[in-house]
Amino acid sequence: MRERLESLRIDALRRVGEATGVEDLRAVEKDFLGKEGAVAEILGLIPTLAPMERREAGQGANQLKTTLLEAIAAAKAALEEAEVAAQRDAGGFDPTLQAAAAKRGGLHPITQVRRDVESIFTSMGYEILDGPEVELDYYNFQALNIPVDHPSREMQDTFYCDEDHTLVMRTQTSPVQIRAMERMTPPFRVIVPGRVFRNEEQDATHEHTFHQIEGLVVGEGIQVGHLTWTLKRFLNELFGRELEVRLRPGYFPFVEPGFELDVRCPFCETGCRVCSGSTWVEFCGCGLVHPNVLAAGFGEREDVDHEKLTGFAFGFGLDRLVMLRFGIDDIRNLMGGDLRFLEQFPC
Ligand code: FA5
Repeated sequence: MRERLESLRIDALRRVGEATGVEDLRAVEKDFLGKEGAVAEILGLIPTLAPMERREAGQGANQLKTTLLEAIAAAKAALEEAEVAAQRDAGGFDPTLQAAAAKRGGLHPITQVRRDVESIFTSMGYEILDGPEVELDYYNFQALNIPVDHPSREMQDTFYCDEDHTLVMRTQTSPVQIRAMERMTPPFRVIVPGRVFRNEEQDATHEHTFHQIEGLVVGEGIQVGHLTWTLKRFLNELFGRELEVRLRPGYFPFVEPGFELDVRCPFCETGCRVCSGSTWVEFCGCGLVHPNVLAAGFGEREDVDHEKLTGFAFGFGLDRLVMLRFGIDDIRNLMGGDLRFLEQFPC
């Protein structure tokens, strides 16, 4: 058996050495290592051998297999290298040609604008906070001055997560206002970007899953002037020009007084499609934090006297801002997952 294995080894290595192409190597592999090859034949004979010889034959066959696989791999690499060298020498290879460009992914337009917003607010000293998307009813509604069964709950049709309605998919980023008050020490300024959910029919301007950015500033002596200055400054930075803003009365249970803030259309002077001819674009809900909300957020804390504090808060839709920025006319494109759409906003 030993002689037989040795003669196979010599034979196989000779054929590997003589191979002039990958095809020849495949043939050697088949003849020696294939299902019906020489090594398989030897392994098949083992049961017929004397017990003393079995072990030697098995080990020898396995060793031959390893030797051959290594020799074939080395010969293949050498042949491939020789082929490249031959192409190069024949003039078919130009080392100065640019390599094929690797396909790169990009940032989603929502991520692009979110990062711009974050960068403007952090430059104004704001911290960025996060909060849970599956939220307690307490944080999403009750602590925000929206008691159970209060009519203002009708403003946001909600996905409840359990039978007794203690858990909801958050309908707004405002619950993080309370979470911030529970653990941060005033004065502080935060923004909260995040995903929110509402049980809404989809259309060109409404999604069931969309994004908001909340802002909250708490301290002593905070008033409406701070709110309008901040949002005006932010919008000027975002659109790269001086823009007027205006406040209209608006109702949100967690602010008092509450406003809707509009911004002069960044795209026209006299009226266009974006502002529906009015030269004003609705931008966000905002107002001064309701005393009940300050009490809910800070009430348990011994280190904070919430009666001395005031604050302002605002919340705007990021998806609508992205639409405004890039001139997108249907919100459903944003989360539709169509790469042909997304590739139009490289970054
Ligand atoms: C709120 O959600 C308040 N939490 C905002 C707020 C925060 C007010 C702090 C006062 C103080 P509203 O429901 O209007 O408010 O939603 C805010 C923004 O989310 C809207 O202006 C809009 O841009 C966006 N939005 C609301 N519903 C949808 C929807 N279905 N699809 C896409 N964007 C939406």
